[in-house]
Amino acid sequence: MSTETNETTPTGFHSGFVAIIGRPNSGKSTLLNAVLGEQLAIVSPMPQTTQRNMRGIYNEDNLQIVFVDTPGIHKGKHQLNHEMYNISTSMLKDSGVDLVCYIVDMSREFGEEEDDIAARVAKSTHPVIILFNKVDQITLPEALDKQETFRTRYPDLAAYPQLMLSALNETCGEVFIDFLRKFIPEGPQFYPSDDLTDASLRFFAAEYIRKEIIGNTHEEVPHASYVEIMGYTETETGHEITADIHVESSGQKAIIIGNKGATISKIRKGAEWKMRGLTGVKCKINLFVKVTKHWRDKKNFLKEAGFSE
Ligand SMILES: Nc1nc2c(ncn2[C@@H]2O[C@H](COP(=O)(O)OP(=O)(O)O)[C@@H](O)[C@H]2O)c(=O)[nH]1
Ligand SMILES: [Mg+2]
Repeated sequence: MSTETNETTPTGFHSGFVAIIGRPNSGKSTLLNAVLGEQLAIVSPMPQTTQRNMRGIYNEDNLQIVFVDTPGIHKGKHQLNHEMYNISTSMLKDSGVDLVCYIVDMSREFGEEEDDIAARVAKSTHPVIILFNKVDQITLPEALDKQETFRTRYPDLAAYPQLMLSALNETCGEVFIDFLRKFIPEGPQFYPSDDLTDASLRFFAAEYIRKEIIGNTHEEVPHASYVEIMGYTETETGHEITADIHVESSGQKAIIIGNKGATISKIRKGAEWKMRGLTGVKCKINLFVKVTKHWRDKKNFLKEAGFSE
């Protein structure tokens, strides 16, 4: 997990990598955005919005925390779900992170999925903190009750440091960082202090197109869509991006395109707008929808798409 270090890092500087893991929809990306003060990671009510790890960097004068946002830990039926499961759980074992932040959604019941994650977290080779999120959804006595239920259900985790918060609360970024401070060791500055992420513009282009697909289509369509950036050119007047949207059937293709191209036009415009916000220049996006049958179960496709080794 290490990157090149900055030789000029002053002594007394603290730095570390913190992986954010948990069930789908528990608020991992929302928390990262709250900490960074930017809508960097895409967030939605749809489970498995985040498909791969993304680093977000928090900077202060003498502190740098590199957060790794991960896909939700969930056992789905496709090979893709399996790869995403591995991407997330690999953070728990010898991944080089300094700390694992395990987010627990307090608005939902604990079940098999939580049991599986908790068991894996208990075996983590890294220090772990537990963050009980979405406490705005329940009353304080309910939250305390639920925390107790958690401790009883997962006794191996009962003594781990714990914090309750709501990632939607305005001050939660500050509260979370203050809680984290004592776990961040002395270390070098890994990235320039004005960097917010190490992800590329290509990555964000794909994420923002995905976000628009999630926002403009329903049910299986967003899950069956994969955005592949085919070209990204920066000119003096702006950026031009070409992307393929892979879907699994011609019916899904028709939904993405929409009546007379209305849906794909919305997707394109929404993503162009978000890319403009990110880059500060005009962005033109060209989209092509392709039927790639069963891509979620094709090992080679997933490998090329970077979901597996
Ligand atoms: N009420 C409430 N909703 C939240 C909170 N944190 C996240 N959410 C919502 O939960 C959904 C999933 O959030 P997201 O960050 O995408 O979850 P992820 O899959 O764990 O990354 C979104 O609709 C968020 O707005 C919270 O503290 N309270
Ligand atoms: Mg997410």
